[in-house]
Amino acid sequence: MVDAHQLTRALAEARTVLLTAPVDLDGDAVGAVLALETAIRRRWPAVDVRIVTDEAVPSRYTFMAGAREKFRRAAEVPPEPVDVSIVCDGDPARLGAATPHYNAARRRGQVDHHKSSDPKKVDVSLIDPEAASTTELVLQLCDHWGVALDAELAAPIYAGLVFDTNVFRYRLTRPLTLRAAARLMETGIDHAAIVERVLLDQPLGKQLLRGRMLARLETALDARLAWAVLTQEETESVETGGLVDDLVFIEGVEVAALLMERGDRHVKLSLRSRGGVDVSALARRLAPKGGGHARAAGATIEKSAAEVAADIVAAVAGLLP
Ligand SMILES: [Mn+2]
Repeated sequence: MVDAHQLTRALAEARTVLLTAPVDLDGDAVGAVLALETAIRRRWPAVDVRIVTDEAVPSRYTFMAGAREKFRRAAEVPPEPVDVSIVCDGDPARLGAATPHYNAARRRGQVDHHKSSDPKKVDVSLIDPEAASTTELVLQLCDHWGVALDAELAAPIYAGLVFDTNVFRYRLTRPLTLRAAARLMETGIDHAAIVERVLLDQPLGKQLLRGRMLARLETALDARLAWAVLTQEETESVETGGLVDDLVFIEGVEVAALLMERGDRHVKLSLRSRGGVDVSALARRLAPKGGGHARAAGATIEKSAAEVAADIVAAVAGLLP
């Protein structure tokens, strides 16, 4: 484990602790905050631990025990000084309305696995970019602190693990991840139900939109590039996360793009690649503020969807190996 000595010492000296996570709460962030709260309470029973985030927990994750009652919205509680604040699973600069709550601490901390995170920007941290999820790091903290693993702790840890690895499919899954998963299962958690709630269950509106997207799919460059356009009306009240993955996992497709129209001549673009083409470079080429990762990137572009599609075809033609 990356050294967590200072983080542990700060918590051992603390009487009040605040836990938070960046905006757009996901399965790993919610799971990490809940598991860390339980672990701290068990290791240091006298410590007052509170959870404050910008938004309420999205309904997809409210099945996790405590998710409804323990998370407070930043707008509803005044910032109060605490001994230690910890942001889980992301950047302290992305806390939204919870920023003053996080900053009102004697020591600011971070538990995270994002490559972009910098331990020098906080006072105490456990940051390991090799970890498959932030909850994997919370499990390491439990072991380090001698906090026994039971189903209450294991369920949110497992939720974060399956969310971030897409059920152990992504590259960041390592042998240690699967050993951790085995230990979590041994506590008796309903692991299949957790995967159903966190990943498999889809809102009806999203599935209907998925159908329209696939019916409208276009390809170019010998079907090595695939894309689809969705109108603003179609995406207004539907969560679109993950839809673009359906486009890249088509046999022969190497680059995929989902173009979502936004008002007059604006397009929100999501890009995916199987690895041969760096789509973060492609996103930057299409828009100055575009960017992301080599295999997953995005941009917002001031052009019509037809113009953006033509630009992508031209650019990808020169990038395909
Ligand atoms: Mn994560």
